[in-house]
Amino acid sequence: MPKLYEALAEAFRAEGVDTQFTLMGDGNMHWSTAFSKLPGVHTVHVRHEHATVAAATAYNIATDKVAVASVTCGPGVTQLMTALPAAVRARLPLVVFAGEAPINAKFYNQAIDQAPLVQATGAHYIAAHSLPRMMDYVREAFHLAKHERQTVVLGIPYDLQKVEYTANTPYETSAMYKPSGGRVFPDPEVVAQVVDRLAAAKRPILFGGRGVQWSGAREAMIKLADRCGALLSNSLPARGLFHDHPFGLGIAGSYFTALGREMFETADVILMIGTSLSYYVGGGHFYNQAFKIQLDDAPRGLRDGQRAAEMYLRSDALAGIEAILAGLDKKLGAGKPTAATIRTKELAHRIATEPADSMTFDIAPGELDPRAVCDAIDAVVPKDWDMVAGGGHQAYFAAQMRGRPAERYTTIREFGAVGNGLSYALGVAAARRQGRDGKIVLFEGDGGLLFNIQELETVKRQGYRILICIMNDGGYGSEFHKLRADGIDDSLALFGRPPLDAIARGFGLRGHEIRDVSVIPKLFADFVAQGESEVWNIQISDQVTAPVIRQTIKRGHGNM
Ligand SMILES: Cc1ncc(C[n+]2csc(CCOP(=O)(O)OP(=O)(O)O)c2C)c(N)n1
Repeated sequence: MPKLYEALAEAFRAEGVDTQFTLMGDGNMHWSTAFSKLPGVHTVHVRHEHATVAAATAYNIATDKVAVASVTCGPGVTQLMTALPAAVRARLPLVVFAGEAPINAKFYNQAIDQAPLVQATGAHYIAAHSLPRMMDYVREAFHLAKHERQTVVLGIPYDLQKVEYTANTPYETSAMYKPSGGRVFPDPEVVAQVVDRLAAAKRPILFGGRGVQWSGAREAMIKLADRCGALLSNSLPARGLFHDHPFGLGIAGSYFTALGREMFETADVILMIGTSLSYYVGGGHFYNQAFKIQLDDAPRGLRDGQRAAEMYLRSDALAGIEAILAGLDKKLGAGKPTAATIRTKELAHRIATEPADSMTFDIAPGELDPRAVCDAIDAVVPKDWDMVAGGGHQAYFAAQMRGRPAERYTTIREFGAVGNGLSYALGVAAARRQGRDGKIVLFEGDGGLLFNIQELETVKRQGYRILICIMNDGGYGSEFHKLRADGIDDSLALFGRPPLDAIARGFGLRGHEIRDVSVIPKLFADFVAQGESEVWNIQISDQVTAPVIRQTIKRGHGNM
């Protein structure tokens, strides 16, 4: 007789899951093993439960598919408390297969009330305790994940998983219940108001978030910007959305370039599409004077404690853009220009040539300016390679690389947690034909790497080839820059510079210390020519502060 865990594995496969990130224990090992044996399943056994969820979320960004994370009960679940809020806040669909303590045991030392822990992260918990309803729970988990972009933890007592189970009917997938309500079309009256604003705007900017990618609205958004003479810009998660447009300003919000800030500060209308307008991009920090319009399928007036916009158009991104385009033609006549004057040849030249930040700093000999490091790496890495970013102060610099499409950029920063870069790179490696073609570059801090350095073993065992660029400033940059600004002793945030290249070699990978950017082209050619992951221990100055941290210091709060 088949066991329930086998039927559960089959159900996950029927939901289209082809990749699991797992760390085994009593509560999930039977299920995880059964799932790994199913045709087409790729299994990545990581070394800390945190990485199961963090990698699965990156996998989702890289593929748009739901991966599963799998952990045991009790301590397996408590380890997820940092990764789950990040997934929830970034609205990345995910199903976690978690064991629960045996439901029939009088005592079990790993038992803990898992539901309130998970719920406190904002994730949805399903306690799957009824045998006859077991497949309903799986279907509901995937329905919430796929159609409502929720993070779901499915907890199943592991003694139940081992009972004999024969389904009377074939598994009905969540897709069979997907509501086919069509796209959300905008209210014509509100469209007319938006059209009036855009037709009269002299200095309009169109700003896009991840929702533009989810809705497949990038080309339409470019068409609208061209139609109304607007500049284009995007959020950090959608970095590169308009990488190939001469009036693409790049990231706005905390990660502004100097020119981007100047343009936003003098904009008169900003149409923000497919973005929830979080604290870091919305509100009045950077562009108080502009009239902000939000086009989203779920606009919110009050977001993160501040007014999101002055006008709201509720719509699917693509449907909304198409309606505005039609409205502009109707109002002005087909192809007739709006009042916009912001696009000039001179501005296009500035966008193409001006550095993101040109502040100068004193840099000690043998240490590097992180901006020069990123320029050197940008010059040699082909534009179609995946760029993955961890967190911390260092993340600003690599985010400013140009000409790289949004589909090849992965970062999740919504919970402000550091230490995730390696997990994200594992997720992207699993997404790209199991990661062995080696077209993945990770940027991470020394601190961030050391949070989860055990995952170098996973990288090695999986045979993934990732270029791991560690921006080593000898400590917790975000902390020591802020401590210094406050005139407080910074020594607790300075750790020295561990030999991360030698440590990588200890894991069986390659490693190089970099103290001179001129070696980068040759090192990169060597990386391409061989088949192993590499850690570049890049010695950057602890004096260079990114604009984002200079702003944070000025405002006196915020995290990195
Ligand atoms: C899980 C977690 N712990 C602590 C912090 C506070 N924190 C923010 S940035 C940072 C330093 C990270 O160091 P590193 O990865 O080397 O990046 P750097 O800031 O030096 O560029 C720390 C500890 C955090 N954001 N998340």
